[in-house]
Amino acid sequence: MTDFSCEIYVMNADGSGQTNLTNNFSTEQMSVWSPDDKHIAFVSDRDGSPQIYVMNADGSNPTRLTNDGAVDLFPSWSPDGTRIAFETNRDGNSEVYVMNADGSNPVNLTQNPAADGGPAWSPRGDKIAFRSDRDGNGEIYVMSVDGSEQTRLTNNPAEEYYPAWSPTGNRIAFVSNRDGNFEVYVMKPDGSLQTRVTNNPAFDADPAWAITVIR
Ligand SMILES: [Ca+2]
Ligand SMILES: [Ca+2]
Ligand SMILES: [Ca+2]
Repeated sequence: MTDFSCEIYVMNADGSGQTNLTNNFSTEQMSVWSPDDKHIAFVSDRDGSPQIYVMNADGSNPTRLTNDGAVDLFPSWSPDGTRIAFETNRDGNSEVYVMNADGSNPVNLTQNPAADGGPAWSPRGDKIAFRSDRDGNGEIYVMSVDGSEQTRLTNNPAEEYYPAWSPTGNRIAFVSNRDGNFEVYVMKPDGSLQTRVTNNPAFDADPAWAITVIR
């Protein structure tokens, strides 16, 4: 029997030593290392709907952090490892929430009737980038970590998705179909200097790799 569900693997940088950390039949996705590399936050539907979990780096002690029966996605660690931002539709539409790394004290940061999600915590710890369609189509926004100062960075009739910070915090990568198909772009954190970094008829939708190219 072929296992069509997604699993989380770790491997060496050269691709060797692949180890399946989540050997079960639920969907495991969106895994992100904690800043100290000791834990991995991930999304799993092993208990029903997609929820946020955390486990040790060796796959031990998987712990469920969210418990709302809704869809919780896109965990993003604060750089000090104490908090996790994520997307949830527990209030009827998607919002960006932040919680403590043990799952306690979830707080709705965006509080907007539009679809808000895909948070990315800045390396300096002071900002969270996210995607929202509150102005009619998908755009990239940034806000302070308390939800104040929600500011639009892109302004384009195409769809923008998946903000990702460069390690220094000097750039935000994102995905847009503004040039006809999905490509990866980068911009400064104030939205200036929006530059395409892929040019390919295929579906390019992984800003994380582009960040490693441009830093
Ligand atoms: Ca919302
Ligand atoms: Ca747009
Ligand atoms: Ca493309």
